[in-house]
Amino acid sequence: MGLLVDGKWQDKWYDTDKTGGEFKRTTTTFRDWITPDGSPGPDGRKAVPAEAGRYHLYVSLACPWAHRTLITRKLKKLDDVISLSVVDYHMGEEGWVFSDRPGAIPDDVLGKQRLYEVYLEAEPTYTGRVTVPVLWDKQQDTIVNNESAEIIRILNTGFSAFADNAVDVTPQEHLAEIDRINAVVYDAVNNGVYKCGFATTQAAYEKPFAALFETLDMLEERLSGQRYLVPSKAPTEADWRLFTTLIRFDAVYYGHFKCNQRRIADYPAIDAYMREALPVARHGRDGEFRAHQGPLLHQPQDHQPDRHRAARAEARPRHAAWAGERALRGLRPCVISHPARRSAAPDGPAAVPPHRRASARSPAAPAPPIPSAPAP
Ligand SMILES: N[C@@H](CCC(=O)N[C@@H](CS)C(=O)NCC(=O)O)C(=O)O
Repeated sequence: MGLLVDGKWQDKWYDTDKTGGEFKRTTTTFRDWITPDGSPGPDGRKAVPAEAGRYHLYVSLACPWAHRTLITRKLKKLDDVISLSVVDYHMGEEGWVFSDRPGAIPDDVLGKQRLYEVYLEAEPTYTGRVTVPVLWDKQQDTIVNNESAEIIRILNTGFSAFADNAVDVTPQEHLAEIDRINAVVYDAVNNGVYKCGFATTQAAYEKPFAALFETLDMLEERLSGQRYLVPSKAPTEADWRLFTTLIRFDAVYYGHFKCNQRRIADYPAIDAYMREALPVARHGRDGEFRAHQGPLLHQPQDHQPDRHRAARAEARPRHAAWAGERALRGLRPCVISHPARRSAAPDGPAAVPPHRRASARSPAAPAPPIPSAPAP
């Protein structure tokens, strides 16, 4: 893992020395838009026109931010309109790289070996992190946008001449509420797990840890009363943005990022929402692994246990080294508390959440309010 500085690759971890041990996500820099006819995007943002075959998406299947863009591309039926590369699952000292290992799709647009070379093609003196997802313009040889929150809006609205317009993940009547929920979920959950995982002091870890579980508690209450995060007929962007973190939570964030007060499996309504309300969840809950193989994703099509076994074996020393470093710095995991294990609820931890019981099919009680948070 590293970054580019004036166009030169440097193999460096996140620097938390200047931030009191807190992980601070840097803002992404390529922020242009795609509109149906090339007219400016939101807030007059420079835009290029939607065209079939002109744009390419670079993703990692491990990445929750990239996962949102894959889901939206699939929901909008844009697979044949926007081509795709998937980086190798292993991020090493050269950052994301391309390979022909199972699950990866090489860079057949630019023929690069490393993702940072794609960034350099767009901007030879680029300084910053080299992240996925990246939306590439094959005509102008540049990155249109590398901010997942914006790429999903572009895919939802920019390609109306090619997309399935029956699907709209940001329906106008719910947009304000979607934006409000996104801000809360981004700060405390999507980015919250990273703030826990990449903190290098105890205090910097404990604060987002508390906010994460307070927010999950609040989402549990809300999802006990309604099917989706906003009272819509179908899942919206707010649901998909939460989903890509939920599906990785028990498998990855609970242990690896020490987000270990509760698992998603300990939240009956969130768990049911993840499993039932969203089609991809039907494939089980071994998180990252299945998420990558669900029907909303491009590939791989087949179960490939060997690939995952190899990836885990390869990752183990890194995880161990990381845990060792944490111990050296004197960090200890927050209290592990499993309410579901400590005292089983009257109808058991796997109980059907209230709104899914037969008796609750009549109009649901209004969902509890979600407090506002500053936009990311
Ligand atoms: N703000 C970006 C964040 C994307 C991001 O952090 N992606 C991670 C993978 S999950 C990445 O590529 N990290 C590489 C790095 O930070 O060096 C977005 O949402 O698109």
